[in-house]
Amino acid sequence: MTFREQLQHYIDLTNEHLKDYFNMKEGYNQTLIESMKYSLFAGGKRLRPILSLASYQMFRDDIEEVMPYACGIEMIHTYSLIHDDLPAMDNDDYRRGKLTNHKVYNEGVAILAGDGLLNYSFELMLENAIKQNDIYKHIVAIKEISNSAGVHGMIGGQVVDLESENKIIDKEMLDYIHINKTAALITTSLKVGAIIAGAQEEDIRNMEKVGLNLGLAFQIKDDILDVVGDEAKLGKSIGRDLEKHKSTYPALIGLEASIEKVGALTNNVKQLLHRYSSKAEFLLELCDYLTSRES
Ligand code: GRG
Repeated sequence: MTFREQLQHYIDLTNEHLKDYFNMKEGYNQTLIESMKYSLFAGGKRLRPILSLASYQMFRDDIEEVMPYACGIEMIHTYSLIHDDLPAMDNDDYRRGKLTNHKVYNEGVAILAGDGLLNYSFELMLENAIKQNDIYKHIVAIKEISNSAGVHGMIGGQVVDLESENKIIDKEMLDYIHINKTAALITTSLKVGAIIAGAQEEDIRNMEKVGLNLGLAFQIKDDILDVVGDEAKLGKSIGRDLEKHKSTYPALIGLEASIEKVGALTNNVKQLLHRYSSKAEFLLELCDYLTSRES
């Protein structure tokens, strides 16, 4: 398979499994389920599931065992975007070219859709784990996910991001925000793939380092695209960021140095993956694909 075919294969697998997991009975909770599905199937890149599946397949061929985790992490990611778009946070009307959840439903339903996705992801992963003979690694994976999505990860990063609005922050604090808000869930996606595949401790730690470098590169690239992106995006983000004075790498160290930083982080990823030779081919191409993307 070419890189593009493999990428599409992982996206298709993720979408099929997510559809299966959402083939659930609806009753008075119909609006809630509809709003959860609205954001889950709104056209995200499926980056985090792709990372879990690719990491898993570096160590094992079959794929079914890791699917609840790949999909669970995507549900957590979707919940975070729904909440991030709310008026109390970023107050965005559009995401992925579509109206945000609270604009289609309402704020109350959007908050609950986020809560519903977060909770359902753990229901799904635990329901799968209790059916397994080798339950220990499943518990370790679920603990890893809860840790990176919570106070010591994504939510921790988000709160510091909120608190630092309209303030000048230093690089250390900006790194804390990026590492926790963005890189934590990306790192976990890679780690969980390795954990569920039964990889050695050393390989799991190595995948963690890959995630940290890739996650940071991904966020800095996102900030660079906000500065040099197409006019519509530029107008929107600069307007919003000026309004809120958000700190980013390009704002703190400049565009050129930010581009260099993405290059350095990408090289780190390549060095860390070198030892897996052809097994890491897909992840290596994905890394280039993500860090050279234009949107
Ligand atoms: C509300 C708890 C809580 C957390 C919010 C993810 C997040 C934390 C905020 C979203 C804003 C943002 C720009 C975060 C940086 C990470 C990032 C680039 C998210 C977008 O991820 P993609 O590009 O999104 O994978 P798609 O739409 O492809 O799924």
